[in-house]
Amino acid sequence: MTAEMSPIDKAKFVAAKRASDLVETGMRIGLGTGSTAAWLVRCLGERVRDQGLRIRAVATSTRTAALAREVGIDVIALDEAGWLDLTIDGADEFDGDLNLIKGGGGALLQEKIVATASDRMVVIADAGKEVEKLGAFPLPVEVIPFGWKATQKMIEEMLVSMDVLGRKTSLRMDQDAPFVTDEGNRILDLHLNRIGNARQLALALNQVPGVVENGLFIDICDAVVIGHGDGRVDLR
Ligand code: ABF
Repeated sequence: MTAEMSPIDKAKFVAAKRASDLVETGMRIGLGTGSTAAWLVRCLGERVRDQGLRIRAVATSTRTAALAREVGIDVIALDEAGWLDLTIDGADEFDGDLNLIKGGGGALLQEKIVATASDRMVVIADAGKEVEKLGAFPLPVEVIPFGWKATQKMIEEMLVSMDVLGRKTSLRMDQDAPFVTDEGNRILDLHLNRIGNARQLALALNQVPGVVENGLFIDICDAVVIGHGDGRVDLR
């Protein structure tokens, strides 16, 4: 299967495959969004088919839910599950402290809720996602539509006192209209280049009126399964 894959796809696949072995029958699983998480769903689907794996899963996007059902996974709502044994999700960046930037796909709010409502959260990522300092990837911030321009201005004013290299922010667009999250909110992307103190920034962002959640995952990730283009897998 991996023979005809591009190195990046092989990296994502081998990370997902290794992480899928962490799942046991009877578990309540949180499933993330993105292409690496999609590989995980496919790998779990193979275990459902070949080993009779039986799990209940909470999906953090409609696309993930559809793929999970397609491969025979029982998709339930988080409120039905109550709490989760394990969440496996992708990331846009991870650092040496396993802090993350997530939300490139716009699902950061549900992803953070599901990841936090889990006994364990494991990230699956290609090696290119590893960074020394978070911030090269634009930091997604979910804001309510009401007064979003004022919220954007408040964020930019707050950033002046933060240890960041860049302070440009932009409204995420979906073609020629604002991107809309599953909750009907908007996403501001913060082009910070390098975040000196991610914990401090995450706390400050959520104090800004109009901000619903931000894509900094601090002290949430328990382990990272890293895939490489040559098929190797590392665990952090
Ligand atoms: C999702 O996975 C998002 O939080 C993140 O942006 C994305 C990474 O996508 P991919 O696995 O396709 O690189 O969890």
